[in-house]
Amino acid sequence: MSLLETLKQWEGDFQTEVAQVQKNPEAEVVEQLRVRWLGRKGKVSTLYEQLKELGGEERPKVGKKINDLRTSVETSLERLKSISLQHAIDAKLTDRKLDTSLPVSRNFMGGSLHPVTLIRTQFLKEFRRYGFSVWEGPELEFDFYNFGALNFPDDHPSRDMQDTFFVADRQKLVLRTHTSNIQIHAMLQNPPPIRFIAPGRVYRCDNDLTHSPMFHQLEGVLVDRGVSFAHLKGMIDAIVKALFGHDVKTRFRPSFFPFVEPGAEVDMLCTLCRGKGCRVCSQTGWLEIMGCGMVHPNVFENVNYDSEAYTGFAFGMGLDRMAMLAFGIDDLRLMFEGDEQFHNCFPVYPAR
Ligand code: 2U9
Repeated sequence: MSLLETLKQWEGDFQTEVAQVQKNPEAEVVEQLRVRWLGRKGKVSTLYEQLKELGGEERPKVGKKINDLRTSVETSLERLKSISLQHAIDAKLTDRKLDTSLPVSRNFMGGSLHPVTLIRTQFLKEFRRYGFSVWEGPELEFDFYNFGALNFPDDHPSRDMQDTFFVADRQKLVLRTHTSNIQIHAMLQNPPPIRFIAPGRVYRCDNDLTHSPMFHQLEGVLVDRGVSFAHLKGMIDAIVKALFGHDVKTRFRPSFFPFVEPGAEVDMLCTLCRGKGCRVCSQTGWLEIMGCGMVHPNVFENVNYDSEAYTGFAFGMGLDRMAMLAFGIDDLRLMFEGDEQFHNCFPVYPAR
């Protein structure tokens, strides 16, 4: 059979197959038809293969006919796809289990949990496995608990008006800039060994697309005899793996915070691209998730702990950022605006 004859016969064959599919326009059947005709090894491809062997004047003429067949196959398949979609909708609507006369099923009685609440619950669950309890503390705080006891020098830049909300100068009252004040209260009330988590709202003079003047932190501290940086690394790595997946690696980079020595920042493998590099991780493959370190001996002295006998590790993270990474939220404003559609994406009860 010549190529022209084959072409003519296949045009007819395609129309027969289309008529057949129209009787049962299920998405899967339409897809099978597409693969058979337009797939890499489909009929249209074989026609182009045969065209290569054709010489002389015939080639452009036959080539045009094959192009015409391909266009008509594509058009018919598009039409079949929309018939198939309509067929699926009709099938759903005529399904006896669906009563379209019922009122819309919206839950007017209660809202959903905020993403920060969800991620905090997940973290607390993991830390409780390691024996951590949960402490809270005041948001309005004396300079001593927010700065002094935490080894911030008097001229430290974060005490600057630009960074801290000063409430009353004479009494040295500030809105806490981190939840570390909780640890100072707790350590002054409890001798070592101790281990607990400190979640809460914190305040900084910052307001732009990536910073909010109020945000949420979760910090933690563990003090005992013989505690080392290795304990900190092992626990943080295990918790990140438990929450984000066992293939998510962590890495620790040296950093500085007045209340720890040595200090470090923790990165985890980007949850979106798993290290390949993408927009979320600025092509680095890594996401910065928290800070940590060994509690500074000066902090121990300030809470009357014996820094010769005890060592401890501490860590801190921004929960808003963690929630954004965990739930793929790309705009900080969504976390604070209370948009109903946004919040309806989240469950009422956390997965415990
Ligand atoms: C005491 C001793 C040590 C808590 C720590 C960090 C490192 C840290 C930042 C992460 C992002 C704050 O939310 S953020 O801006 N935190 O990097 N926090 S160690 O260390 C303490 C706390 C209390 C008594």
